[in-house]
Amino acid sequence: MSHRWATIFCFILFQLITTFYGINGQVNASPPINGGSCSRNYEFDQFILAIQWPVSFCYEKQECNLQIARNKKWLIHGLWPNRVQRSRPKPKPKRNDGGQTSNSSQRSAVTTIYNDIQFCCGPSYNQTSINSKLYRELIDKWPTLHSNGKHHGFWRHEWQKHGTCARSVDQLKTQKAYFETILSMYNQFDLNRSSLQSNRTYQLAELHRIIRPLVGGKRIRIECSLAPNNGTGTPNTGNRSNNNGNKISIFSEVHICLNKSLQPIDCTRNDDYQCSKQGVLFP
Ligand SMILES: *[C@@H]1O[C@H](CO)[C@@H](O)[C@H](O)[C@H]1NC(C)=O
Ligand SMILES: *[C@@H]1O[C@H](CO)[C@@H](O)[C@H](O)[C@H]1NC(C)=O
Ligand SMILES: *[C@@H]1O[C@H](CO)[C@@H](O)[C@H](O)[C@H]1NC(C)=O
Ligand SMILES: *[C@@H]1O[C@H](CO)[C@@H](O)[C@H](O)[C@H]1NC(C)=O
Ligand SMILES: *[C@@H]1O[C@H](CO)[C@@H](O)[C@H](O)[C@H]1NC(C)=O
Ligand SMILES: *[C@@H]1O[C@H](CO)[C@@H](O)[C@H](O)[C@H]1NC(C)=O
Ligand SMILES: CC(=O)N[C@H]1CO[C@H](CO)[C@@H](O)[C@@H]1O
Repeated sequence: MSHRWATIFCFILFQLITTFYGINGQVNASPPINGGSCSRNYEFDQFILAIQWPVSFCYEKQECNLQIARNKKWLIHGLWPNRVQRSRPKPKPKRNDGGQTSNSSQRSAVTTIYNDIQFCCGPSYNQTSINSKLYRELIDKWPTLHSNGKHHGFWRHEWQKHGTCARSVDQLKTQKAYFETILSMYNQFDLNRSSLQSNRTYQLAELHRIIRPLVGGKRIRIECSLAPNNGTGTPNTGNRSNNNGNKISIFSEVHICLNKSLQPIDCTRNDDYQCSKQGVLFP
């Protein structure tokens, strides 16, 4: 074999090996799912456990399963691996102000969360591995909220988008372990025990204060959504001052940040999403 052909042969062999085993060998990647466009980047720093309030989903989407929303019970959205990048803010230009030096370079680092570790190579969703006991608990705590949605379709999406990337963590190694571990975390934090009152407007700081003790005293991330505020079928706050145009900011998700041992950690400060400073409605 000529040198050139040997090089091409080795290159093809290398491609085959990395296709089936993943380049870093950490995760045993099965043949690619998602039409072969899966990612081999399995590196991440932390998880977000997203718990959603179904009533808010219904206000925002105006297309939802009202029967589920009426139960007024927190539900699982997903567990997502994330990358975190820390960077120092640029120091402000120093002014000559009588010997005082700028202190800005000593400020704590800015943290950015990247939610882009998705669709990793790995086993496709296996509906058969959801036994009837697991199915009952998933229906109760992790149902799809779309009115014509398929529960298995939602779980397949969450597994293939996020679960395939999380498999380097022992408790999340297989699809069954992934779903069971997330259910047990949901039970552990049990946001249903919070003293939040439906149909009340809260300041953001109040929401943090109420929920923090339920997650080991760690800082959470709060997501709000913007719902139409224009008459029947939409939230009536009795207080139109937190309007944003004709949209109203409503409390929709709690994000709990977890390290790779699945222990709660502080989420980044000031990372709450779309929440009005004038207060948010908890519908
Ligand atoms: C500089 O920052 C440190 C830490 O945040 C703080 O303790 C100190 O008082 C600051 N110094 C000045 C001159 O602002
Ligand atoms: C799906 O799960 C079932 C039950 O655990 C198992 O018997 C079967 O081999 C799995 N199928 C695939 C393709 O892995
Ligand atoms: C409220 O606004 C939404 C979105 O702008 C619109 O789809 C809906 O029809 C409106 N409802 C009423 C009662 O006006
Ligand atoms: C929500 O509260 C407002 C005033 O605070 C009240 O007008 C409205 O009837 C309440 N809605 C429900 C469903 O309790
Ligand atoms: C996660 O946090 C727990 C509690 O703070 C700590 O004991 C553990 O070492 C941390 N694990 C990782 C991988 O950082
Ligand atoms: C309406 O919201 C504003 C701003 O948060 C607050 O100051 C005011 O007390 C609220 N009014 C009622 C009636 O809740
Ligand atoms: C629907 C549901 O499970 N609600 C529960 C939420 O938590 C409170 C307090 O523990 C229970 O009383 C509710 O039944």
